[in-house]
Amino acid sequence: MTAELEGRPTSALAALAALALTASLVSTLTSTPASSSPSGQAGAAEVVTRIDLVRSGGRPAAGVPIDEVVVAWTARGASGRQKASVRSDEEYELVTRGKAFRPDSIMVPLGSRVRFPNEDPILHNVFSVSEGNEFDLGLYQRGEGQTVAFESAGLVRVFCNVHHDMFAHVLVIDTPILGRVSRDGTVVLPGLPQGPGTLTVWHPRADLSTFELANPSSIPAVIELEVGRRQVPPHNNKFAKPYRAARRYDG
Ligand SMILES: [Cu+2]
Repeated sequence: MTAELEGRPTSALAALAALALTASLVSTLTSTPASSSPSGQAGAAEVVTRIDLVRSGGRPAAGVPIDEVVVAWTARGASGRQKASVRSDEEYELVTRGKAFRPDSIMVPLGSRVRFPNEDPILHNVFSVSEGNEFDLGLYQRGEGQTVAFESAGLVRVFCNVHHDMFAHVLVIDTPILGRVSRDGTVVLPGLPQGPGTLTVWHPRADLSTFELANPSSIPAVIELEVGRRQVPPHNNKFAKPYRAARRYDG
């Protein structure tokens, strides 16, 4: 229907980190009626917006890949936010290799399954306590691992209970209207139906940012995102306790 879903199996958004993302609405909209919209919906609009990556303080974030930004629009009906507008039974992979998740960030449609193979000769665990997508695969050795179905939209933080520094993101998207930013910083969202919705903007080095808007015409022409260096966010183990450096097999 619209922009191709990114984050195919084993494809990646590259390095990530978790500094706060601040999104400032800088100016007004670039919205044009698009009667030839791929959606074919009456009144559907095509919106172009530009993302500027900045560091804390507002200086440009030179060297941070702008084309890792993803932008999505989720229409919201009278009964609330739409759910399951895009469901997928496709299987994706996040491999544990070299005591790291590879890739360290993927985006998947709502309902997708992600497999977590272990390619290391040591034991790993994979778990998340992100609300709506909690899971714990236990401790397991080299092999195909298990799959997890992601049933709630949002950003899922994935960790290993054995190795504190293992960290990945799964961004679960519940809309077909999304796109990845081009190298010039712009992204086109086609086929946006009139009415309220949620604009989601994300970069692997920033937190998830969402805007509740009354109409696609409210999408700003320029959005500033504050990004930081890749770093493992402060977190406890799956028992909500601090990691113990000397203990390795507590999965
Ligand atoms: Cu591990």
